[in-house]
Amino acid sequence: MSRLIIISNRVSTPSPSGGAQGGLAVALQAALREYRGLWFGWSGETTETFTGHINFQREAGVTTATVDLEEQDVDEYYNGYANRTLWPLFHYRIDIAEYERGFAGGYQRVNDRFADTVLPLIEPDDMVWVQDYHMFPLGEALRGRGVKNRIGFFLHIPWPPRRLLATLPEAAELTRTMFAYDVVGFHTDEWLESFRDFAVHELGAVEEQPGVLRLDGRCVRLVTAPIGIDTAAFVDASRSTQARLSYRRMRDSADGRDMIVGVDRLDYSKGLEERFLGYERFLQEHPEERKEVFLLQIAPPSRGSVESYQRIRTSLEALAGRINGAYADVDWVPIRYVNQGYPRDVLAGIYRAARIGLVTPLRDGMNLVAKEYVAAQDPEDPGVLLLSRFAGAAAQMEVGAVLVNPYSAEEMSDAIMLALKMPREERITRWRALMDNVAKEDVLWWRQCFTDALEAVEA
Ligand code: ADQ
Repeated sequence: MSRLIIISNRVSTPSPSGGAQGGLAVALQAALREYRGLWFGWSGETTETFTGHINFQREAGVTTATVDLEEQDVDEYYNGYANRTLWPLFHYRIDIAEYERGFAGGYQRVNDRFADTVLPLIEPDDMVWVQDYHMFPLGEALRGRGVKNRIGFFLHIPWPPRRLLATLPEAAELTRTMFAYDVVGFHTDEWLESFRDFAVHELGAVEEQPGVLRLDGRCVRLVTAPIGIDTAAFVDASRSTQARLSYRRMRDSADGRDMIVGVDRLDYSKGLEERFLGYERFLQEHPEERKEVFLLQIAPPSRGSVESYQRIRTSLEALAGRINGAYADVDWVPIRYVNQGYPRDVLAGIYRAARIGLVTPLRDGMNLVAKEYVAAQDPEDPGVLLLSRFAGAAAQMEVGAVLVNPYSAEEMSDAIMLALKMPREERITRWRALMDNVAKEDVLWWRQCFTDALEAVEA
């Protein structure tokens, strides 16, 4: 059996106790155990000059291999091109995307460094699986160094429409490098179609057979593989003692009111300002409901050294303060705004205590919070998922969720009202449809879809 080598910006080491970890890390670690492979990436540490020294670790049957980067690498590659150029552009925010040659140069340099460093670790029959937008050119860098192995790539964020991508000075080159891969995976058909559109109309790629594009003698198979959560583990977590305690704590503090919950990294793509405004609209339009509900927004800060993230943090604080100032009473606050992270089982209890899960990104590759919210519900008395139609998750969850347009405060207000008044039978019917999908298309299913496609490629 082939080995599997996973390459991503950051590497997640299994915890010896098997403690709380993200679903993606768990799925990739399971894949690595099955294929006896290794996981390679940046350690998260910086060093004065790049040495290429690899730090190997073996934990719970998984081998990880990490390298340190120079400070300039981190500035240009990670904070620069990845998070100030590609992330905003790929989330349709060309208004804040920064196009600087220095970033593009640093991004390529780090990808070349990764390629040089990982090259000696690759054996002839290995399969290589590259993850996400930090590493678009890595496949090409490996091919240029003579790697003939099967190489796949999965994109965790949206692929933007052709006209938006065209604003990136390196758009054509970047898209061309994707043809170094044998298989490229996306969460939804929409993201896949945007890629195809650019490749065909801007680069002249030809669709050789359904799902296979050819350009300059190289073929790439495009697959849609929506990621899921580790559903079984999440359901277990939601039944744990910690989850019960946190459920109780929330119910007690709700004091008979309905709780609406939002859980997101503090990121402008998650639509948090629009969410607060939609909720404010609801408070304006329904004075009788005011003291019957409250919104708990949990948003741990991320990417704090990037200015756009500092701005969103400041403006959300101001907005929460303004709305609370305008509507709060001595015994009720409309928004509880919390900036910290919580362990998975505590989060599961919070989700379960919420009558509404408010998941309203302006654009999101998938969105796992929507799936976690569903998995944590009480089957006999489930809450309602309000989901942005612009999240990748909407493609799988449109039947059971209430879909909303996060740009419309009025629509958001109507949807909140609808969810609060929804009869129990309808909530159960909707939840069952959602849970069927969340249980079936879990993270292991996602991983299998992708590795099957990669294995099917002729070596
Ligand atoms: P993210 O943008 O990080 O992921 P998402 O899919 O929602 O977004 O995952 C966030 C994860 O962080 C969830 O598992 C959630 O439980 C956890 N989390 C958030 N706030 C937390 C808190 N306060 N405490 C503890 N945990 C918290 C990117 C893409 C997504 C895509 C995923 C996977 O942007 O679109 O779904 O990768 O491909």
